[in-house]
Amino acid sequence: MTLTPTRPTTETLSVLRRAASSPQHSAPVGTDPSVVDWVATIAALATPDDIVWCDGSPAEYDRLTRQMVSTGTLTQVNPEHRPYSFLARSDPSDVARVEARTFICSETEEEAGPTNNWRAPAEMRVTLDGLFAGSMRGRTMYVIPFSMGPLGSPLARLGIQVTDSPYVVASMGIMTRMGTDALRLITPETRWVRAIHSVGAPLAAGQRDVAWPCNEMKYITHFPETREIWSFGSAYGGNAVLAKKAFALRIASVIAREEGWLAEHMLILKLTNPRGRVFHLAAAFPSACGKTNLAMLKPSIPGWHVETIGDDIAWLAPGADGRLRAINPEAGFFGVAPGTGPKTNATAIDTIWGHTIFTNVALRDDGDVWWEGLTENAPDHLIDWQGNDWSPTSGTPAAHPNSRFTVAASQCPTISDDWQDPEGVVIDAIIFGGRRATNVPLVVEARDWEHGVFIGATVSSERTAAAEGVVGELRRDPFAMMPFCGYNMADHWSHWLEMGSKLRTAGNMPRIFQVNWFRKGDDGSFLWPGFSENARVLEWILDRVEGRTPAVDTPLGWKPVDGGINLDGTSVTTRDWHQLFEVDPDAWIAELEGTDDFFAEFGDRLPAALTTQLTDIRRRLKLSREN
Ligand code: SAT
Ligand code: MN
Repeated sequence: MTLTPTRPTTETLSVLRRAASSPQHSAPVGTDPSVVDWVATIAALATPDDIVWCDGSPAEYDRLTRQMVSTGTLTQVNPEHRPYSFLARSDPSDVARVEARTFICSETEEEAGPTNNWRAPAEMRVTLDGLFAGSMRGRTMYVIPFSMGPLGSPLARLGIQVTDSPYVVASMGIMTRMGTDALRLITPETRWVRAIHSVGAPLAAGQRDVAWPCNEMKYITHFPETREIWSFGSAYGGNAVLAKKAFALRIASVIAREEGWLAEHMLILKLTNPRGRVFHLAAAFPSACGKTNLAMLKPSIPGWHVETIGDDIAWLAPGADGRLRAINPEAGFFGVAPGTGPKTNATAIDTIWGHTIFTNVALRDDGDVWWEGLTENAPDHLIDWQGNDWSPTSGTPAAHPNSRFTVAASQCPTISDDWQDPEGVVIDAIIFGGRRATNVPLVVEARDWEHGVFIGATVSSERTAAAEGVVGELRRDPFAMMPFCGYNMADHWSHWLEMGSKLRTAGNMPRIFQVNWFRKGDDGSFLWPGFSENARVLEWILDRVEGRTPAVDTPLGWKPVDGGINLDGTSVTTRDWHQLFEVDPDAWIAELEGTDDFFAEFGDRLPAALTTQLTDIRRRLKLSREN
């Protein structure tokens, strides 16, 4: 911690003194001094009126949600429809991750790489010191100890977030293992992650608060070398719940490289085939491309059993036996609401029966929540996500496209019995996907690990509402980690290649696949039905892993033979099938020119193995054009 030490003001001293006199306001007995000192330093800077140490108990959650209902931050959803659930309406300017305001403050710019916004740590610290000075005035600072991963698991890591947002405390309580048990695990040897969050809206004496305090000025900053996160101005999702993207991906990816494991933007799924063999899959897709739906897949084909382990983040490490194992570091789901309905994701609908926080969805006249896609027809009248009257003729979405539900993973009816296995589950296959209307086939298997890394490195996807920007625009999203890799992306690829060599030496490595549920036909409609029918593609993938099904070589990898994926009972025609797998060499050669330019951005940090892959694919495409 290199914050300039600030002399405590009389105000801060009185807060600290009050803190010492009441259990909720003082650090639990036995708290590691490194935590107590750090909290005091942040309090001295941000000057909150009060400090509360969160214990993670249901009573605490109850107290906080009641308090937020009384201040207007939350509206209670009608408990007859959905018990113990709340709706939060954010400020209309604070609705998604702000990538342009997200910074990696590594010692050198090279270390952050060309895909991250970089600021020199010393410069950013001056900015942050200025922003955080007095930023919590008039508010309570909550101290949130948490574990990412099952408490005490060798793969888990600990952190503490301080925040002046009770909404963030409640969200962290759902999304992580939060509270005293996590705090007790911190010893003088623990390298715990420090996360500081302020909505950046100090209150003057007597000033009335707003329902969703935030600041126009936003900074989501990461200091990988000191494992710190400083976030200012937003209370929304990954901007504020710092355990998620900021810790479990950006900071964890750096820790993982140092320690020889991987922190990835991947769901984890357990599948049992009709013959009773169990598999685990990890799959990377950009935000809002259906990871939660796939993680809760209800297979359309008989005999398969699918269970959920995680829907967003996987930490993967070679186990004692040399096989790649994974845990879900999170304890909850922060899922996109629009498009989630009984047909698209019945499991999610069952998961959010109650005890859920909804953000920016619409409210029905009967006091329950609603969003586009929840029911076939919209109700005649709603209160939209901004609190205004809404009817189907309003011409605007009732729920914000990036509106969310926050719910404990334990409420998911398909949660797997091994989702909290402290050793993690063995990963048999890794999938990379994106949202691509053209070019990318429904499924191919990589020729080998190196080709798989090339596939991961060249993922591109149409932009969604999960982050600010133009929805639909094609953007590169290597490993679905573009906004989440805390270090140079080219080094991330090198790290994957090294991990591959280690796994190969140990004699067992997952197979790598690419999928695309979103390819469109000439008439602009989706060629593949998606959702529960995706089980057919997973069946092919796992049959390949088991060595039960042949495949055809293509310039892009191995594809199913005709009839290799069971299409019985789907609307997929032979023509659709061919379009789903069509490889247009010219379109691909043009796409690879973009890849050349993209790779060039990394200069000599680009691993040579990827240049070789690019040359090989070009050669295969040219050959296929000649034949
Ligand atoms: O980063 S968030 O947690 O807000 C959601 C996402 O982008 O997947
Ligand atoms: Mn995500």
